[in-house]
Amino acid sequence: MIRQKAMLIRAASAIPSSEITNPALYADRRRFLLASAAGALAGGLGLPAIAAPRGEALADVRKSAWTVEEKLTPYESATTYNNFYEFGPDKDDPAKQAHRLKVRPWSVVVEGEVAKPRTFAIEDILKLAPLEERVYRFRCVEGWSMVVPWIGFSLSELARRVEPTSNAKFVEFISLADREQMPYVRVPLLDWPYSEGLRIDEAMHPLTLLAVGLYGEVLPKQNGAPLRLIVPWKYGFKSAKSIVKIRFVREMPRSAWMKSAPQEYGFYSNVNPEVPHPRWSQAQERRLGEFGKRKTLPFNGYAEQVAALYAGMDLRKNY
Ligand SMILES: Nc1nc2c(c(=O)[nH]1)N[C@H]1C(S)=C(S)[C@@H](COP(=O)(O)O)O[C@H]1N2
Ligand SMILES: [Mo]
Repeated sequence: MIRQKAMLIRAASAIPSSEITNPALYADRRRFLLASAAGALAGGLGLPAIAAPRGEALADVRKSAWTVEEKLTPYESATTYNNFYEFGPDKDDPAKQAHRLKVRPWSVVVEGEVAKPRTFAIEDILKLAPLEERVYRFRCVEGWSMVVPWIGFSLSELARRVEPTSNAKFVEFISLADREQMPYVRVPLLDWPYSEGLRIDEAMHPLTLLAVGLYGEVLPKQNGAPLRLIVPWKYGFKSAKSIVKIRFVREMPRSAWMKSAPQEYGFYSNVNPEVPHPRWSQAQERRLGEFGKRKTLPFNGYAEQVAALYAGMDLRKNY
């Protein structure tokens, strides 16, 4: 993804200025480059550099048993050091640009191999099942990680409302791609919209979370408001943000990253310290807000819960 980002920056500068609705974006980028070395260093390490305004609290959230007992990543790190390419390639772009995203009205189309296809208003999704707080480890393919108290419920809760048929072998998740709200959707880095996929048994696993909040609050826009996926045993890019469509399908869908760099990003993308990315090791990771590195665990520490899903599969081939 680091190479893609370099491409993105080149691609962005190749766009005629007449096509850019928001010149402030570029002024902004120049200002980032001029930011103090200390600020840049803090941002690069995921240390809290910006005091993020806090969001609206979510009520009636119960603690879940699906939780790890680990030190939480600071709220400021998790909400100011982000990947959300629709808003820009740099880690602080989403926190600076995602205020453009309109999260109401919002609806999610659920279709495909289901007996009861349905379009859910976000208000209905919020009432679909009791909200749970789950503290999960989260590991980005780039080598950083965090521990976040997400709020939401298992994706299976939504799935059973639409009654997937026996033809539903995979599930595809499609993010919003709106040029008016998301300045980088005009830059052809990825084949927009951002899309991801899971095998049906992965999608129905109770750990697979539809998240609507974090740290007791409504999901910030930079973290994928109003609705995103969290698949804690897979690299972070599987966890699509700002979802507008969920499709139950027969064939394995090709994700946006598979289309853009198939030799680097496969469909499964399970966290695996033994399979290096073609350009870097995956043996270690750095928690946002910390300096040292720690060992990356198979399936991001969730092997006990999910390894059986891959019994008999060659996880080097199925990367
Ligand atoms: N729509 C969309 N979803 C996305 C991304 C993105 O660029 N666009 N980035 C992915 C990557 S690479 C990661 S690591 C996580 C980051 O989530 P966070 O910013 O909440 O930590 O979101 C994932 N989901
Ligand atoms: Mo990532």
